[in-house]
Amino acid sequence: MRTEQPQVIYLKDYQAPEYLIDETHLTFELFEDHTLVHAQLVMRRNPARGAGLPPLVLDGQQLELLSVALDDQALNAGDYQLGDSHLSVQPTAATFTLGTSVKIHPESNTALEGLYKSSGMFCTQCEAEGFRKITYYLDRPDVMSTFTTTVIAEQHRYPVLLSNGNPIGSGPQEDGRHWATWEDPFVKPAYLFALVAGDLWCVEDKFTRQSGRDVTLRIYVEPENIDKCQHAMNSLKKSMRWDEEVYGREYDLDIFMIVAVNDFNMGAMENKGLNIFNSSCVLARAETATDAAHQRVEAVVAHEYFHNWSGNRVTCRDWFQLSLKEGFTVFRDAEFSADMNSRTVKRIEDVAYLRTHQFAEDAGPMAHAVRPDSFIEISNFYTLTVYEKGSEVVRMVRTLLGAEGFRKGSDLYFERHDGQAVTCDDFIKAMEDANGVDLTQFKRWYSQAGTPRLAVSESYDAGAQTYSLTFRQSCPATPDKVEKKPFVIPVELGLLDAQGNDIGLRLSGEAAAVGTTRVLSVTEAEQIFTFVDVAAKPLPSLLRGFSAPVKLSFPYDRDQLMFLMQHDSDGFNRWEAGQQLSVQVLQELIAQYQQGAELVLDQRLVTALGSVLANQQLDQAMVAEMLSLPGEAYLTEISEVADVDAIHAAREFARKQLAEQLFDGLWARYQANRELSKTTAYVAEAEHFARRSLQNIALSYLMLSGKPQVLAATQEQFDACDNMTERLTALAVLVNSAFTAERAKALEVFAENFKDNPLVMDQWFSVQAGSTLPGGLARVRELMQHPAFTLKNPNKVRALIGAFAGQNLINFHAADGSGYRFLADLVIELNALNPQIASRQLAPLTRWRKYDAARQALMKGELERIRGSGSLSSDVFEVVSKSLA
Ligand code: B3K
Ligand code: ZN
Repeated sequence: MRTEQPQVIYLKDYQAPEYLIDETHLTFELFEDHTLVHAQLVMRRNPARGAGLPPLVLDGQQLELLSVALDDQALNAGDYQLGDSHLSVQPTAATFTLGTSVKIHPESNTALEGLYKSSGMFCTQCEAEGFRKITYYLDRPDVMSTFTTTVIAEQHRYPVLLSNGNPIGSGPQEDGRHWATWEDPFVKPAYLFALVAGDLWCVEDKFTRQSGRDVTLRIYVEPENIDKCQHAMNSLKKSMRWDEEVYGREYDLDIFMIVAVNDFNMGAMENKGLNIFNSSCVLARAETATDAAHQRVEAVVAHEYFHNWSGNRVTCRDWFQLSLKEGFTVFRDAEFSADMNSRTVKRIEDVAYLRTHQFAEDAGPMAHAVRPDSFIEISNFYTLTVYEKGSEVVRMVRTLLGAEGFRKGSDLYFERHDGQAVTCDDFIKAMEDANGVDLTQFKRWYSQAGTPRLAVSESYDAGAQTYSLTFRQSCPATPDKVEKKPFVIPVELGLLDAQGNDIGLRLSGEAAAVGTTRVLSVTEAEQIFTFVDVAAKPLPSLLRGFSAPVKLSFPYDRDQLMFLMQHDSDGFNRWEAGQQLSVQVLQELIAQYQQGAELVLDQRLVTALGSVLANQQLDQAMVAEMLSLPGEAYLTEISEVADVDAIHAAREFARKQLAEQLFDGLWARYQANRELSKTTAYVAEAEHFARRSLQNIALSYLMLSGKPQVLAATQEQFDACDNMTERLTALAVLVNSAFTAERAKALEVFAENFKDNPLVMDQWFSVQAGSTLPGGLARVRELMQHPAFTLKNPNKVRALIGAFAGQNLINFHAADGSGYRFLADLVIELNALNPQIASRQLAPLTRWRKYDAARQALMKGELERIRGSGSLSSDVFEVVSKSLA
């Protein structure tokens, strides 16, 4: 906790380090009430910073310094300077060894950064700046060193002792303690350091590399979870194969380990050779994890594994470059998931997520560029913009260069920068050099914040048989910048004839048509593209596959959208047409609600969704996606002023109407799929995910009818199913229904069955936190008293508080401000316990400008109350002060 005003750090102030660390030798002595850390750092003056020997300033926080030595000579207190966050020493030669010993307290570390304890085991989280809470160091990513780590702990409590790299020795001591030494030969920054000590079991497997050598694979978990590791292990092997095949990247060490811990601020961490995971991203089996959880495990295992190249072998020069590794790695894991499952469905899910959440971030007070110019607390910049928009930027590079050109660029990037700490510019430079192109203007995606708007209009000249599209791009002001320069926007498109077929695309000036779907580069503020040989006025299918993260507008009418839903050859755009149709219809209902008029649903939506439902040829996951109306959070994001009550009422009205009018179709598909679920053993594969997703969305619609046979079916599914996907859906459907007694009974049975499984209990909390029935806040308050709930566990906070404030909009935004007051109280409490989690939970309040005047005042009032609540962490301080600026 700090008292002084936190400092703003600027990218423009970057300077290379004064000193380098070639070798890092660490010894940890772990005890129940403290830990001793002894470091020997083999250092030298950085030749790039010239001659002279300026003071060596090491980072260190919350460390009790026991001793310092230079080249084995102990220093006296007068020989060094010690501050709250630094230790300064004056070297006397260009190369030297610095030794320090410090005492730290992992046992009372609730921030879960640095070395801490989770369920009795020791573990670490060092990214971004946690290593400075372990020992004095140059804790910045451009200082890369080899590491040798010895861990000493009580044998009985901590039989397993792990660190990065390869094991090189271990043995007992006479006092009931034992030791193990690990050596990591690959240079790495301190943020990739990891240590684990605990009573863990492991599942072991092996992977044979393309080059023929075997790697040992181990997943370590608490003994009771040993039966929940197979899916993660399969995912790991698939990831390793995929990275060899798609990027030509082989794993480097002889061993790769994953450890699952229960208390973790994020999903997982890519420490070299020793990934540490939130248990929610490792453990999965049919009875206890949903299909979504299985897919998340697969994606996160892949993401962290892929970091071994995009992040570890080639790392970031400074934290402003975070998207260099995160955007690229998200892109890599998204492509992997697309290859393992349904490509179109994966794209739909990602785009829906981006448009709902990243676009909102881009439009709010924390908006920043993919490569930010400044920050106060780097932990606040692990954002949707850096990750998801960063991934879209990499995707656009590939769209512009083509798959082959992109692979040439990534090969050059890895080869040129192996073992280095580099920048986003270096990444783009490799892409340019490998392809002989100039991406200077494209790089504005890294430096300009905000979501570009792309307005498209058409004109058809029947006489000349030409069809022109005019693109106008603009980008709203963001807190950092008002004026934006034009972006390079790749627009993939096609033109449909009256039968719905793609026509050949020949631009004016071209000799012949070039395919039926192609990518146009929009680079000017206003630009016209004219197609020739267009026999009749076509219907454009724009931004296929969501080829750029922009808000596109084209004046489609509802009949045209229905036509695209049926005929577009691009699966993504068929879904997109359905979304646009739904948005138009829902916005009309919202307006009716606001005018106090009777709500009347446009029957075209019923017709369109009815024909999707009846289409047995379509991938069932696509049917499920198309039946899902845009969420309340997305409707909020696209509103000028979000009317919480109108949005909720309109969407619920539409859902109920659809349920009633499409009842027979929904019921038929539900029953057919439930029958298959009964007779098929659970398989975690795309086709089965698809079947269950349609079954489950159908059930949630059907329950809106309130019919007794739906209640009976829900109860049958809840009682008799063999997997968590069906069981949790049945529970959620009951929880949101009017069947009070049945709901209570199901909740009780569920909690009784799963009380010993914290991850399943998280789901139980979430389902209730998300219930839009009146009285939401009171239920959440009551659940906070449940023995399975604790504010100290981030998963619990996210499951209950996060789900309530982020997903239960009608209850959270209660007009009396009770939801806001509740959240602010929690943020104040969490600020002292775990600043990173506190700051993340704040997000819903930062969006205060979206709402009506009364809610704005209430939300702002709570932000002000947090600001005045005393000693704020830099994490919470930054978000609150920027939100109020
Ligand atoms: N690189 C980590 C993020 C760590 C965040 C620390 N505040 C997880 C990931 O993106 O793979
Ligand atoms: Zn990552």
